[in-house]
Amino acid sequence: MTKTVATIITPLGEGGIGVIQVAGALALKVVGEIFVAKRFNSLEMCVNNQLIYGVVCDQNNNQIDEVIINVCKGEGTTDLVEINCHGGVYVVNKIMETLECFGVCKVEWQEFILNVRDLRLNAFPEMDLIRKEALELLPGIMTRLGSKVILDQYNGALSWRLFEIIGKLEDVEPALDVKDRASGVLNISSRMSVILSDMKDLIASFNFGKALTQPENVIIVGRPNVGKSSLINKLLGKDRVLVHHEPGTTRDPVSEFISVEGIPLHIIDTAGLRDTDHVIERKSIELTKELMSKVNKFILVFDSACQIKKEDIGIIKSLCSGLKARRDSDADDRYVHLIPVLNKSDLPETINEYEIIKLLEHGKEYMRMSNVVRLSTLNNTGIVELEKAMVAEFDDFIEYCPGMAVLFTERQFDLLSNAYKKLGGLQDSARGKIDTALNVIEESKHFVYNCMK
Ligand SMILES: Nc1nc2c(ncn2[C@@H]2O[C@H](COP(=O)(O)OP(=O)(O)OP(=O)(O)O)[C@@H](O)[C@H]2O)c(=O)[nH]1
Ligand SMILES: [Mg+2]
Repeated sequence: MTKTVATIITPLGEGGIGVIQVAGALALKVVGEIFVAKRFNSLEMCVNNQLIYGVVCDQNNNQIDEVIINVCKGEGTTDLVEINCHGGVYVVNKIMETLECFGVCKVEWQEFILNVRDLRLNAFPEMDLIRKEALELLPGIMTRLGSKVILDQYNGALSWRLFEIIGKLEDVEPALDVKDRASGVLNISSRMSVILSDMKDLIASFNFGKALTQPENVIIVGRPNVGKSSLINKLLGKDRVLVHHEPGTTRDPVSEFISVEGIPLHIIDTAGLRDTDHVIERKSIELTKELMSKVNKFILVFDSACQIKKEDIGIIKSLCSGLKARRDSDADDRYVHLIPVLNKSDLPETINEYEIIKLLEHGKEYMRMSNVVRLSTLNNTGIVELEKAMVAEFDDFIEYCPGMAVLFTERQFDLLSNAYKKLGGLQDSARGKIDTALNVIEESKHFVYNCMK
């Protein structure tokens, strides 16, 4: 990297603190030009990760803001300086403008991260693995909510929570009282319940973290002409897919990216399922069935203005038997989420909702079913309700509070689940031998610690 680049890594105007990072050969020199600290002479002289309080001034020497500077010297000629200032739009932009006056090139944070990723990884061999994982994932994150959450983990939210858990585990032994020691057994349950509940909350956050980093597929299925393509067009907010009153209009599955309340999803429109002699349509239906065997979220569409037809019944039956086969065949214990949709609710309703629910009950062991959503793609009603149903499992997280710890990789999830299982076992046997109990606590601590190593 030859040029010196800077980016604003916090959302503009959204938080109390704004963070600007500057990287490159001239990073220390340029920030040194605009930064004034009372007991400090040169940024070049400071040590890595030293926090330095001072003010930044513009090119005319007018003070812009009080700041805290964090310097990370890279190998060779590339350094990284972090300027933590107040979060207002004016202050952050003014500091950035001043940096530009001194020859720094402003870039978007995605580009910045790509530019400096290797530099950062080399510059911080001691940087914990969670931060490295966040840094690797950040450029590929598809929604604003996702960026905020992963940026918070990069800034240490998850590592702090894990350190807190380790701290609580380390407190168990010193807190043992004389009675515990004299009896040789340890009544562990009361001490453990708090730690276990902390871990359980974190483990529960993984679904959310995973949804943000690996967008799930949502498939829209149903017999021909029920309005599947009209629905995907509504969800996308544009006429992406051809809609026609002729059944069998859609052939190739069409996949598009959408963000529903900040959760990224790939939504797939499919060919209407029915028996047909038409070769191309048969091929499309095979493709749809293949997709159905892999996807975990279904929007199953019916035409509310028609009585249930044999094709509808056929789809429900093949869906339920497909889910059973998935569960029986391999270690596929992922749960499936199904949202039944009655479209064309602008017309008088003829379909019997209870008949549908009764048929779907055959698959209830293998899926979580939302309440039936009535909508009309023609009148644009019920779409919001459908969107809410699509991301209902993340209700506790969508109102994301900044700084919340979230697990976001399988590796973190596996390690913490292992730690939880070990400690949970201890909880079950309530009064364990002190030595055994302390060994188990030590092992669990290692699992938690390894999340960061
Ligand atoms: N009255 C009414 N008609 C609708 C509604 N949604 C779709 N339609 C009509 O239903 C017909 C079929 O719509 P599509 O979206 O092409 O249906 P599809 O399920 O994709 O059909 P295939 O691709 O053939 O499987 C079209 O004539 C649409 O205009 C609705 O909410 N109300
Ligand atoms: Mg269609």
